[in-house]
Amino acid sequence: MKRTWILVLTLLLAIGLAADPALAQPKVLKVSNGVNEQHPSYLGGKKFGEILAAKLPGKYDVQVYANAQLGDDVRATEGVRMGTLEMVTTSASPLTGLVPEFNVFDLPFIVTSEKAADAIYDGSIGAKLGAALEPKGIKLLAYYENGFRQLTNSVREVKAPADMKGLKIRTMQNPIHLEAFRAMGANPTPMPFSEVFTALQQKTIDGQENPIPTIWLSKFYEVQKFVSLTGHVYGPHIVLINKKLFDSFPAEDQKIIAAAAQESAIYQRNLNRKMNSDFVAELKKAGNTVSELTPEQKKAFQDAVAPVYATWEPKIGKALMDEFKATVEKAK
Ligand code: TK8
Repeated sequence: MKRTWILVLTLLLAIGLAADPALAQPKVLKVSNGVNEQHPSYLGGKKFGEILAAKLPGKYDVQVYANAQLGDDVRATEGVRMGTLEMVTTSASPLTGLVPEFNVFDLPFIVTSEKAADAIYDGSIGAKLGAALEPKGIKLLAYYENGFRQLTNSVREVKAPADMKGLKIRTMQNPIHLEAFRAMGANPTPMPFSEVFTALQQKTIDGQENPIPTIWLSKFYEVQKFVSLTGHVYGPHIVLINKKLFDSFPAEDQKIIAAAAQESAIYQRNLNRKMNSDFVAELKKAGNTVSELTPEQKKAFQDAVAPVYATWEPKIGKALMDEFKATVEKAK
């Protein structure tokens, strides 16, 4: 009899403990990144985790992974959609298959300044694109920036589309990038980011294009000689979470998580912008030839890619493209 009572009491105690939220295990949120541990996007994820830990102690454990350890952009984004991975920070490319409007970010030369990018991200376009992902099972938490993409190669200085002739350039896995680089005269090859360094080193490709922080932090300068400040695309790094998981959190937590992500985005963009200017000098010191383009030289690249706009307008939608351009224009 006494034994039975002890058993009952122990059971009740165990149930009570399990139900006590203060003693529950924190919910692990793994965040996949293709870039390495020095990159602002990885550091932005860390910041997000710190803010969350301070606001909701013991409830969420944000674990940020680098170097595509959890998969490249395409695979990790698929994981977040399916619910096999909690979070990813990705370029826009893998999202274009789900919501074609995301192609708008990859139109060459559409974003002209960081201020314009902020106006897109934090304004109605950013919100609309985020909402369009929700029926696909993905919740967009924040826009980090990847930044202005610059061309690097190991063959020759590039200052005009004619200089690109025949260069084998790795692009992201997105048809717009392929078309744009073909239009500029190059020979583009799509490939996941994690394979780029080795491909450059083994010379299976001549060049690649990425923002300055990535070119420096991924040590591409060790296997590249020429950097052209083409700024042909301004890319976001988009922070995503599985929607079903997000919806399962208490409403109050959802608000705090969204605010923490946005706060980390402001930190991330500032850091990225600082690195963007600091690392040009480092690249020169490391022996790279960094070529700035005059407005006329830049115009030649813009003219070369003009046909891409015509092809993509029906797929992206004229209304969105017009709103995008107007937002950029107004932010100038
Ligand atoms: C990292 C990528 C990378 C992007 C690319 O996962 O693929 O070139 O610029 O930053 O998102």
